[in-house]
Amino acid sequence: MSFDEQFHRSGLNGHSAARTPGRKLRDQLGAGEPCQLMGAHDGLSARIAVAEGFDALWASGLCMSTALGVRDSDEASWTQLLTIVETMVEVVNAPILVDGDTGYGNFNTARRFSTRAERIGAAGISLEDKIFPKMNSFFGDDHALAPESEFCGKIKACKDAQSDPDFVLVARTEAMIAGLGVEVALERAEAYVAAGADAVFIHSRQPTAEQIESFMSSWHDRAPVVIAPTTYHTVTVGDFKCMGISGIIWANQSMRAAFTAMRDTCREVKATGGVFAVESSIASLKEIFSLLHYHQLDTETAKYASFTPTPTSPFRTEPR
Ligand code: SPV
Ligand code: MG
Repeated sequence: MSFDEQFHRSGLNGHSAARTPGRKLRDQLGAGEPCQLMGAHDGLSARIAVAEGFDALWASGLCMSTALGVRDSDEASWTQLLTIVETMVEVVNAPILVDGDTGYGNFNTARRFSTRAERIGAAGISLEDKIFPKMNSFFGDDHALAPESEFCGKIKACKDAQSDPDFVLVARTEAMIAGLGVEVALERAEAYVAAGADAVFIHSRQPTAEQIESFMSSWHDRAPVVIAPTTYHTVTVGDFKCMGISGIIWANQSMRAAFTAMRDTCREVKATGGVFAVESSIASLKEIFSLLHYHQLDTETAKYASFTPTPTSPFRTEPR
């Protein structure tokens, strides 16, 4: 069997035997139950989310930037962010939807980003219709939208360039963040689907889900709809299912929880001059070793640290 045949039979190219990440995400978005994408910002947060039962992840621009210690205003480069996504892809099997912000410029930079995200094993990207450099949707009021036709061009360029037809492009409209209302969100979302988007992400920062409900009542299932209930946080998955939502992104709760835990631990150690007070409330090393399968490495060390093959050559009579 040639190397090529072996490669394809083994599914190592990611396309022959197994479902691609894009296919997995599509299946989840079309499953009837809303797909819940837990926000992740590094390999550890990705592993914890999957270990706790989440089948899909959101590689959050806000959270990855925060973990890098910089602002969510395109201060981190897209290559920096995709390097983080790559570490997540390596450690979990769940499909990852990558926050691609505005695509970092024009159709060409968006296409470069999309192509690279697909190549490293992401399931899809989300692009938003703001202007580069964008600002996080929850900060301030400067959220001007890019011209609709320019954003449609970005969508088309990315869709035309993908290798896996199942790689998912989510088009996110910030119309409601920009204060333009549900009508504009509907009009833009429809244009983005016509340009080739596989799903739309409708973002709202209202304290209730009123805008989302209003959008859904006029959308009539034109394409799957994804949301991030950060400010309307009292609404349940069941409620979103009734509205017809396909994907729920828990965008930043995991990172915010980590922030609180790290800050409080630092405060406590500084205040008490020791670690006694925090010991019982922080993860044990045993738990960390378990999540990261340290014991598996023990087993593998026994198997691989030294290996004496059965001699097949007539020239060697004694093992070394
Ligand atoms: C992110 O997680 O980076 C997002 C979602 O884009 S939000 O911060 O809610 O705008
Ligand atoms: Mg973002």
